[in-house]
Amino acid sequence: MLEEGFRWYGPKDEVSLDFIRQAGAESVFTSLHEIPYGELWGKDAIMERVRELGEHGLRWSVVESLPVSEDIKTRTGDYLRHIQNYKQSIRNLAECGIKIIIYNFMPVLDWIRTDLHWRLPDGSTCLRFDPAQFAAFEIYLLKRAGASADYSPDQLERAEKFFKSLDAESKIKFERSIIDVFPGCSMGLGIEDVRAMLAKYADIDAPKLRRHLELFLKEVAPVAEECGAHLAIHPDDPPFNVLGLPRIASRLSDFQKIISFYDSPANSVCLCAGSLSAGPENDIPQMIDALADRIFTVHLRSTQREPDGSFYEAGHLEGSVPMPLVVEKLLKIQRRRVAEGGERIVFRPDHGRDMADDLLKPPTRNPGYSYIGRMKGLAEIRGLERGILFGGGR
Ligand code: DNO
Repeated sequence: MLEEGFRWYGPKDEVSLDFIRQAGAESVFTSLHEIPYGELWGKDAIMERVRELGEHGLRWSVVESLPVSEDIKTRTGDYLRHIQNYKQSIRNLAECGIKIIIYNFMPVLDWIRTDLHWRLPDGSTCLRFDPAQFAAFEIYLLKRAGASADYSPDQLERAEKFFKSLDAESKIKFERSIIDVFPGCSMGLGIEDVRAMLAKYADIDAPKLRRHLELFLKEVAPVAEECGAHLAIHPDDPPFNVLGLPRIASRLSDFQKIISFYDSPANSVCLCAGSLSAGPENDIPQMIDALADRIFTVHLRSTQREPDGSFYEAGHLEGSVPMPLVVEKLLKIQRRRVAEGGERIVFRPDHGRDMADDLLKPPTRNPGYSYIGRMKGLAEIRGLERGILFGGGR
């Protein structure tokens, strides 16, 4: 079986470690969210978290994330100091036994959705991205010059209609749901801050951002290699251009370039099936085959793309990700790796619907990370694995 993980946002998470243990997870994906991006993760703080998890019978297997600061992404300001801190944080983590470290290189914002509570016919809710609604954000709230050129006439028309349908309060909510959902923390960003952050990318195109990633990896990946750790880049979510910004981790060819920057298992990929599945050109099983030696951790979920260009987060075994094939391939890679003395692949059920009793509670501070929906995902994937491993006919 793959190693079962569950994301935990630290002591402020509404989902307790006991609940995570009860879901059957063995390990936890977490971060020291209280430490500002770019600063050093000290060994004492890491060990304290390791101990806390241990007391609940859980292991801290994966760091999600050791954030890469905007200064590093843009190579401005304090980036040299941040890179030194990053290296030392990797060493400190490895000395505390944590060897898989997820990061992303998405400019400005982390993942983006336009609706955090999209209601499905069965009454549960999920996350959704609608390009027309995003156009409304860009054109009417952010007022990004040239934004209209990125959308079709139909999307622009829908954007206008959507925006007109919002009252003042809904506009504020809508804006917050796009720019204030950083993992595990609210940065308290306003529209002006986002404009200022975007301005820093005025002369950074995709080749330049890629070069920044390459320079970053050439510094930090050797340190990870020395420590036997794996840095794992998370795909862009969604895996296409937004806000006129360059995207460099969206498709197979991007990851092939990234892994070529430093040829070592220390330079790996966090295969997030859900993020990737929102890109119609991404064939996830094919990506797993091509990146097999560089996959140590995965996020398992799926999306359903709609003809209007939107997508919503489908059930873990539904939507466009062929989950049985994905899990079968991962199990094969793991079997080979373990036979050679390597580690198991650690996965977590990514996101989950708000459903059942979770719908009766105040909305979670971490959209997509309510308990019951993720527990359902974990149970489904666990059952799928058992079926593949022990079912007849194979
Ligand atoms: C969203 C997550 C991302 C991810 C980071 C990794 O739910 O998958 O926020 O943790 O992008 O750096």
